[in-house]
Amino acid sequence: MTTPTPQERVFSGVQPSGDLHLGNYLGAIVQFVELQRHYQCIYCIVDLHAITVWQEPERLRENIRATAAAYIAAGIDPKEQVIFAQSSVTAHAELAWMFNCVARIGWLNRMTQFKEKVGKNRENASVGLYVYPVLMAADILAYHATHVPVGEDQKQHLELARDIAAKFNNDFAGGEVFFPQPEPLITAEACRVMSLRDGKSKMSKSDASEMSRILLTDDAESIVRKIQKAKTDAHPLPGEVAGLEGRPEAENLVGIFAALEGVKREEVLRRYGGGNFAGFKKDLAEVAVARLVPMGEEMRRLCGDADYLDGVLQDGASRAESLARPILNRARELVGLP
Ligand code: AQP
Repeated sequence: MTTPTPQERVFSGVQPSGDLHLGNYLGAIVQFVELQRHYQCIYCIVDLHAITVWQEPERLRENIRATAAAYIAAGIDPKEQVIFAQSSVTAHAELAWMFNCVARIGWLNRMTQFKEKVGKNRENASVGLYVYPVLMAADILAYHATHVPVGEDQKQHLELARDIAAKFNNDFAGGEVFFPQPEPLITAEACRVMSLRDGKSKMSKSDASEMSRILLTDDAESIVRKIQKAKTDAHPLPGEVAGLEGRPEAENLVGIFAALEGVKREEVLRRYGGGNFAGFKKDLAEVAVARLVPMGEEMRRLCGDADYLDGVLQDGASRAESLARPILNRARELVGLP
């Protein structure tokens, strides 16, 4: 990674829409921790995104704190970086409204994630879910963020943010680059974690089966049980990565092992190729317990100290506000709002 200039700023977020799991950790939070060594980082708890789908209000409040606890327990420094809840900085919602008037319906109609999420139930989906990518553009552009760590599933939304920035600059800033074009940050280690019950669907907070995901707060016994019961196939592990083709469950477990140990999948298969799943799963469970249990304990300790977490969130919100306010004010001026 090259040394960034001081203007380079990372924005990313996690929805407080349920208990965080291994996918959120390996696919996002691990990168957040790494990026703080190279960039100024703004890590948001995107509660306005979470409510695009109904959330039980008391659980939502708890999940906001638990997400902050996960960030800190994973190693994000709340003093150096900005950790806050999206709804506490109104610039997100205000800018999103302006962007709703900039984005075109045709652009949103192309968003595949919306189509996948609502399926045949489109008429009953919230309007918020439909305009979710516009709010995401506001999240990023409210801070003039230059870099956004994204997984495959968010690439299209980042493209939309770039289109909105360009159209806003063109329509209101006389072509001046007021909103910079945010760049995707694809980190080599980013890993897509699949359900432990079905290697073809991603590990998700909303999967009906609790055995499909390892939670960041699971104790050692639950982690071991979930890994032991994880779906596999009848063949021994292959010696090479090409042999994982068409074996989604094996591929997933090998990927998780590699990501947790910070090694390549080739290395995992060099050790376990030709062997059965029982021995591999035993070692995987050990690696997972060693990595996750101390973090889960720290999360639980932090969640027991609501005052501390609320203090972190308030401090983060006031720092986020002071970064976003001048940008929002200038955007209002450019649009002609008083
Ligand atoms: N299974 C996954 N593998 C890798 N990365 C994942 N992420 C989520 N699931 C996986 C990444 O975690 C970050 C935060 O995700 P999110 O909470 O904003 O929303 P999501 O992607 O919709 O996550 P879930 O857990 O699947 O939630 P529900 O069930 O509520 O939809 C993102 O960077 C995401 O890529």
